[in-house]
Amino acid sequence: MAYETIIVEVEDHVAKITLNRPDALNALNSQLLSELVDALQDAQGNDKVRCIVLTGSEKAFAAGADIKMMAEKSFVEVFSGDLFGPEADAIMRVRKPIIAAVSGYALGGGCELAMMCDFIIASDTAKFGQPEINLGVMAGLGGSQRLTRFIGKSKSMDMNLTGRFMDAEEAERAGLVSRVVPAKKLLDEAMSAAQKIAEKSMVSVMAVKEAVNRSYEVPLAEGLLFERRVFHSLFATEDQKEGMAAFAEKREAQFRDK
Ligand code: CO8
Repeated sequence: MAYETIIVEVEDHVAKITLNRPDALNALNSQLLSELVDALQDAQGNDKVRCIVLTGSEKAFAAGADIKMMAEKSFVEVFSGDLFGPEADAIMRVRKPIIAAVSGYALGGGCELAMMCDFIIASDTAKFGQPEINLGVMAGLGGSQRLTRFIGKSKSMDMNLTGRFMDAEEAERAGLVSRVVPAKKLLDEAMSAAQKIAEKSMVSVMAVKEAVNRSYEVPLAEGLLFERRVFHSLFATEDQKEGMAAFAEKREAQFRDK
């Protein structure tokens, strides 16, 4: 598929997907989301890809869902067509890790898209927000749900009710992002984190992703049991034997995803 709203580059086992609607600050419309889902599914099916980095421009990761596209839609259109629902579900089904590298605005659907990724590395210029309240609506892709679990009720209410933006420093303090780096170093940092992940056994990488995500879905006792059973099951892999033997032999492990 030839893409018009994203750019995909594969380098050293990492697929870098760049949102590319500069005239609209990467606002998410149906075309962009459908191209993004296609590229993610492609990366999922490509054996050469072991980790994915999703990024935008220096000015904007994404300034939200495309307001101009949504403005005239009716309730029946968005409800019956399940606006953005299938795309969000498809993004959440990707089993390879996705790192969001966020610079500039990550607002509304942009903040929500970043939160759908597995972790967020932010540049010191990043600004996060759920300003949908200013448009007479509210968050619709996780801003009232994921954000609340990530940063707690008080800050989430503050963001969703006032529509204020959170800078990178506050976002790191609140636990929304994993690291903050100078804008110029953002992509290097995200790519090197992705390459580090790419060196691991894909079996344990995908198991970690599943287990951490499970912690948001089930009670603690269920989650702990799930984690322990997955840990046990990894002893069926050759990579577990290799990883532990390499440690004892004081050498680098050579994982084969088996
Ligand atoms: N949609 C469409 N176009 C946009 C958007 C957007 N979200 N954001 C920016 N643009 C466009 C502007 O209209 C402008 O285009 P033009 O030059 O043709 O007028 C261009 O991008 C540049 O923007 P600005 O001139 O406004 O740039 P500034 O630097 O002055 O301001 C801001 C940057 C502060 C980011 C400002 O553009 C802004 O406030 N944007 C809107 C932010 C927003 O409200 N986001 C939430 C959108 S709603 C949403 O995301 C809902 C998601 C849930 C969907 C759920 C479905 C189930």
